[in-house]
Amino acid sequence: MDKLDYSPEGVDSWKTIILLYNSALKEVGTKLEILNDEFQHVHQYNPIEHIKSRIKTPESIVKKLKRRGYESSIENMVKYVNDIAGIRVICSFTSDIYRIADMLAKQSDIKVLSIKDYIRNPKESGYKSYHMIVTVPIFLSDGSKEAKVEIQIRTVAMDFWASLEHKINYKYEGDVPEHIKRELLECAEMVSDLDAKMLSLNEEIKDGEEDEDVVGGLRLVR
Ligand code: 0O2
Repeated sequence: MDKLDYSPEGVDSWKTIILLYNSALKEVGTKLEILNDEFQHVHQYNPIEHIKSRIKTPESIVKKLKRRGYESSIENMVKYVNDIAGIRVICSFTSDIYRIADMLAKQSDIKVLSIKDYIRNPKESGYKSYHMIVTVPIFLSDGSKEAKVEIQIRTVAMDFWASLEHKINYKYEGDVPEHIKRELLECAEMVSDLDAKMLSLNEEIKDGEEDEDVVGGLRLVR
């Protein structure tokens, strides 16, 4: 079977499942916005630049199931496709990524199923990002259900790289010429250098601001 089940019952369960995944995206999105607002309130800065969320297309779900040798059924998609609901969090600095991930993981209704740290362990291509698969409870009229969400957290620079690499992979249908792969890898190194430099510059500025507070007594509580 190359298509998902489009029979009336199939469409009905597809709609129910998509409702669940959409609700999960809203839940996680709100959690992230609250953390960002609280950070602004306490530390006077926003660790999150922006958030993008999406539901994977049926074509993309079928492709992923096929790639892994599973039949295209709604049951298999729920069981084996972890990123039907995906949320991408773009942060300013690498340190913010771990802070956000840690704060989310500590929330009592979030269950972390898996973590892939492609920042500490980048892919061979140079891809860097922090991935978490979590579940959140969705409260419906007849009780609660757990829904899976893939959260990708990365810096602006990592996101820039990943978007271009994704475009290149799409254009060459995965068969990317060696010289482009090499240049992408070089760009990935530049991205890491840029992120490290921006972080250390920011730390220096923050240290300066703290000293100023103590000397000038401009703000009593930071
Ligand atoms: P698309 O088109 O973005 O949806 P798992 O989810 O753990 O069962 P998977 O999917 O191999 O297994 O997990 P992984 O490695 O965490 O990758 C999930 C998603 O991360 C991918 O989804 C991509 O969005 C992104 N990603 C992973 N590796 C790369 C990479 O090398 N380059 C880019 N640009 N993105 C990457 P999909 O379904 O593959 O694609």
